[in-house]
Amino acid sequence: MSSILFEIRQGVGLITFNRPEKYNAFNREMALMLQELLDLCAQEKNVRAVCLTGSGRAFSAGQDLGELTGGDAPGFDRILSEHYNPVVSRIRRLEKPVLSAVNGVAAGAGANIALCCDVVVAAASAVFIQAFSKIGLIPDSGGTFTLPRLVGLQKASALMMLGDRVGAAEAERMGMIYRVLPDEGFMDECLKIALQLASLPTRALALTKQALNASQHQDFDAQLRTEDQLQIRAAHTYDYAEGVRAFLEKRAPVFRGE
Ligand code: LHQ
Repeated sequence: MSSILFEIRQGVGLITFNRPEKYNAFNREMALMLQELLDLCAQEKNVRAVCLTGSGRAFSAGQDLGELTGGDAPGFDRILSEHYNPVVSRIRRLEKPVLSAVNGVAAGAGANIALCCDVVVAAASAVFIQAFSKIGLIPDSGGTFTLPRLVGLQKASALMMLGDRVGAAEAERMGMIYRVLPDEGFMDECLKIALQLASLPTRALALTKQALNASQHQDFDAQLRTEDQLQIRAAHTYDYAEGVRAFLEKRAPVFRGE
């Protein structure tokens, strides 16, 4: 059985972590496969949005702790530089929207991979746990960058130090995620959001993502210059012309992602 399932559904690259008996914890094979699938989604023209989710009761419990010991266990430097850092970098750089559909517990690197996506929704019963301090580690997978920007420094510090469980409703209240959805019919609702993302002007979304990435490290004036440059690129797309044409003709736009 493959540790990740993949299919393309109406423009959505659906990536399902599939080690349910291990709460979809990441081993090396799974981390490398996720990178390959993200690359495939980047290249494949038929994919205009990506959705990450998990099989069974968990989204992902982060690193497979069983793979940290033993003779052939990869060292920490390799785990970060070859597994998690390339995954979260790919998600942030991917020129397509990435939805994380957090179906259950998201712990450790599993939480931080979920939180670095462009849109994060969670089932009502899902929980987020910065589990690292419980085993004497520091948060990784970009968590120390992402979480304080989502919830503020104080909440991030406390969550990371105490390792508390945060339920989906509270995660929504504190701005950690976009929206909590009912458990029943969760994946159907997520796929509706993913399909909506896949039908939007993909280039404009990619440029929006680029602008938001830049906003994390530059000042206001530099950000205005970035917006100028990216807006000019958006204005040269087919979808911009289609969006304006459709508005003037009083019809729904049909975006091509070009
Ligand atoms: C697992 C795991 C797991 C293996 C549940 N591994 N089996 C790490 C290291 C090096 C370098 C860089 O970065 C990282 C990044 C990280 O992600 S560090 C953080 C790693 N993750 C954790 O510490 C979380 C460990 N798991 C838990 O604390 C609990 O399992 C949670 C809170 C996620 C869920 O609790 P429960 O709902 O009570 O479920 P459970 O504990 O019974 O787990 C269900 C099964 O999944 C169980 O297997 P079993 O055969 O006993 O039924 C667990 O052993 C397995 N599992 N997480 N990370």
